[in-house]
Amino acid sequence: MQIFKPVGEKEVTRAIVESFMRQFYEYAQSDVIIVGAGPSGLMAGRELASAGVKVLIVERNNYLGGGFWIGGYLMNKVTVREPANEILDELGVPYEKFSLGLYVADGPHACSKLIAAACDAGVKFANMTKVDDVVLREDGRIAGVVINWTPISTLPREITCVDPVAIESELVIDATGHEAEVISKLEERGMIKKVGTGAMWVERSEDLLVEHTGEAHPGLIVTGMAVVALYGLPRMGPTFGAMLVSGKRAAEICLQKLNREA
Ligand code: 48F
Repeated sequence: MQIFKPVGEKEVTRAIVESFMRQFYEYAQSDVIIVGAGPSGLMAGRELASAGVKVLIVERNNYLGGGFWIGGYLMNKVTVREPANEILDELGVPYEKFSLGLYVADGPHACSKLIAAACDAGVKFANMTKVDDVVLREDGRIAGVVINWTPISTLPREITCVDPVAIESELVIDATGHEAEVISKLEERGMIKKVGTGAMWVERSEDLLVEHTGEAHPGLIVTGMAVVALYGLPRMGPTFGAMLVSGKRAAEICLQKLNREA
């Protein structure tokens, strides 16, 4: 019995190499590079790509989704506060009302729907790829990021003396969560000051996070928990509405800066 077409190993290899190279070549110049594929980065990417923007998300892990898979305390449930349930509706994520204004959904379902929505909108991904640094121009503006394969940074220096490569974009979004890694690269150069994440206070944190989402440095938009780390806002724990709304807000700001309509 022969079910599958007779295609050999070298064809499989060529298909992967050719397709990867074509995409990498094309996205070496993107409109927007998003660093981090957690809920805020995925949401921003989905919104931007839906508006026709060329978006590359760089993610250091093999898997996409950041902290959106497992919610709080490894219990696989994620919560959102009203009105973020409307975004779950938009993504087709089922959820239950727990109490007035508070909704609960399955992490894997919510996360996989968000990843699929980003892919459907046209977002491309470079996963297992770590942003090591930023590209800066004379005026201090960010013009791209420096990347390397994630395993390179985990191996001993003597066997991994591998130079990174750089990719360019009109705008970069820092969506790296608590670590605010892109911001940290500017802080190392004395260009910005990261205050650090404040203590938990859910009723204040989500509004403040969305309010502070925006351009933190010329060419750099900050979203999600990176906003909290940058401005010293209170954290919010396993509730994700602000990540989704902040991602949308970051996309709106990028569209204005790129002079494009949503
Ligand atoms: O941490 P993460 O999910 O960030 P977020 O979108 O959402 C935060 C929530 O998950 C949760 C919370 C909400 O209540 O507190 O923590 O702000 O996703 C950040 C992603 O960025 C990747 C990291 O692996 C994760 O998937 N990342 C971090 N640093 C780098 C990076 C880097 N240098 N290069 C590439 N990816």
